Amino acid sequence: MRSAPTILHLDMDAFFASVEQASKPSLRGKAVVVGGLGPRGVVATASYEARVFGVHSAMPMAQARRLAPNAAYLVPRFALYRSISDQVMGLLRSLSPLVEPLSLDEAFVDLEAGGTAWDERSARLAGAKLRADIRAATALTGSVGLAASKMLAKIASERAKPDGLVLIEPGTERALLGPLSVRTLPGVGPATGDHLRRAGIHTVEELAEAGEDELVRLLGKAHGHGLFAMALARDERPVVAERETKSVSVEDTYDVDIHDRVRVATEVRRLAERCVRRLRGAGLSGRTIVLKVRRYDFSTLTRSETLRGPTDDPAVVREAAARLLESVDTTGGVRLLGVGVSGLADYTQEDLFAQAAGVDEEVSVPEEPEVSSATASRTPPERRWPAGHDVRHTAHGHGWVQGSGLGRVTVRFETPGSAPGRVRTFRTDDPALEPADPLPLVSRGPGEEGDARAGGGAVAESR
Ligand code: DCP
Ligand code: MG
Repeated sequence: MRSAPTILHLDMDAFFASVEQASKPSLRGKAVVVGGLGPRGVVATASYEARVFGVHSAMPMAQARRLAPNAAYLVPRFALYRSISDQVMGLLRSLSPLVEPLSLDEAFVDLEAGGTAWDERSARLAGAKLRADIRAATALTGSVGLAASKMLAKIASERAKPDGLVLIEPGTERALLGPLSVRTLPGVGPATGDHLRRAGIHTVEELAEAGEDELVRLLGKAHGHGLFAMALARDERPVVAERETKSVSVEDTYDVDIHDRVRVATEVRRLAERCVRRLRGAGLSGRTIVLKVRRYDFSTLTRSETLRGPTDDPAVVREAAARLLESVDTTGGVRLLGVGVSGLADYTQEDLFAQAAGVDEEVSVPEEPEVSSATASRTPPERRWPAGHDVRHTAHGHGWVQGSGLGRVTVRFETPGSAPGRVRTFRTDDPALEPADPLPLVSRGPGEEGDARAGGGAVAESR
């Protein structure tokens, strides 16, 4: 393991909610909840002001409304979040070629590989500058963790939240990890956590004390071995820019997110079998089993397990995939699952890709999420005005939908660069009102903002 804290982990603060606050001046400093507003909707995230009331990610929306009845409730705008994410990831790539995004708002960066930092002082400076640059470019705050390994860097950014920077000095890792819950470690999801708790293991220190043999007995060879190393703060995982390896893989995207854990397990089993059929069809075997899970928020996880020798046995692949699934938290729902086998014999790989190309509908990954409530390109028979979405009024300029119902839509006219704006109500079929694209959160020059102004023509008006 390296000796300097030059692995950086960035995680944006209350990401979706912060974007909404940056875009809507009247919501800054207020409780904001972003998520599905339908009867079965869940919270995607809540602003720190809303978290005070106990609202958090993955909570049913109805419960959030009971806890924080006065919060602003908005539907997610994924395209906007993705564009902000691209800006942030661009800043990270200016620090190092080794950037490993984990989700829209989270990534590891190897500062040493980029020549940006080589010791504690330079790492701290790079982290502080990054936070300032993110704020200047996006008006948002992100928290930074710095450490000598990925695991510790991520724990550090968690401790830095919100709007902070924490550096873990090399040599202090074990003392810091010891009292923490086993759930802090990567790969310990609810299932493994329960399993360990039943064995009387709650903290990382207890995990280390249990010893490697005991952990292998409890969790299987790969998982037990890996977890024991983590408990000793030994984490050699490199930051990898390219996660793609040459493999045979199959995946499925689900129209409706799967929440049921049993159903997830069934799907993984099915995919493992399909993957092996393809593997065998190509006359191949492989050593590494890979499980891919894309969650409701489009964060994508891959987990892998490397066997002692190559296999094309469906039972072996099925069981490995099931073990890998154990270490993944699927609360909140799953939109894509995949199972792959890599570590293939080189001499047949080319044949394999020729074959895989014939069935690419199964391996294609949709890049753009479908947001049912945000399809501005299709005009539904009756115009819908999703809460939080941007609109433009011929007389009043740019605003956003605060609410709608009973043939009325309420719009607050303000822009990222304006003062908090006023609310006006229109008929939902008012021809002067049009859906609009979001404005940049940071204005890049005159003329790009500030067209929210007062004027007449509204059906009703309130403050
Ligand atoms: N997200 C989601 N559903 C969840 C968790 C997250 O839709 N159960 C989305 C919304 C979040 C974004 O992913 O804004 C990033 O997730 P984080 O876990 O990083 O949470 P936040 O950035 O919102 O808050 P923080 O990181 O400050 O705790
Ligand atoms: Mg975050």
